[in-house]
Amino acid sequence: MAFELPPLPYAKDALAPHISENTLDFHYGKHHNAYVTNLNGLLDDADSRSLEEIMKDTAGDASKAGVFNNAAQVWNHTFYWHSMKPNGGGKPTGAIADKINEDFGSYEKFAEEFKTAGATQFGSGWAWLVLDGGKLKVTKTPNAACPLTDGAKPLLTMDVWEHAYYLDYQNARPKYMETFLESLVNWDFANENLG
Ligand code: MN3
Repeated sequence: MAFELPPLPYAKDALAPHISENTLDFHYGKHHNAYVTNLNGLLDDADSRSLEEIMKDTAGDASKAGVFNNAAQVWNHTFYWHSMKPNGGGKPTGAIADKINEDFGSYEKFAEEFKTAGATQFGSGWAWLVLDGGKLKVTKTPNAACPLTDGAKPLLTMDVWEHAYYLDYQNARPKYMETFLESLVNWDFANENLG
């Protein structure tokens, strides 16, 4: 069963000026799409596993690195698009707001930890807000790695690979991360994932 590129949850120009249509043309239309095409090329037509099952089956297996990397990049990017919304950003609301205060002390402390995770992920990778053992945690992963395969529940993610921000921010990763939190982050999605 072939995977398909999931639709974006908003129009390609809907995150502008923070993330331009040009960035989404490349990042969604080319990069994300290529992971789907590559994954389908590596799987048997008869393979009926879900993306999550494939990720769990292949994580940490060097002989299956190609399948894992493409499957996890498909999953991570879909999760990333939903982690943002037009007119998003700002302080969290609802259950996630209370849980952030409980587990980090304050929103400001969470934001600091999240930006530090993104800034210290050398090269390509992701900063995450996850639920792990009943507690919220900030983590970072390199390349395609996803906290899902370590038993944590992802709530939000931010892609920190250069292709996520280079066309709009050039090398200014800190400015992109600041904008992600101030103008893009989708707390409704985090609340849904918190369940
Ligand atoms: Mn990316």
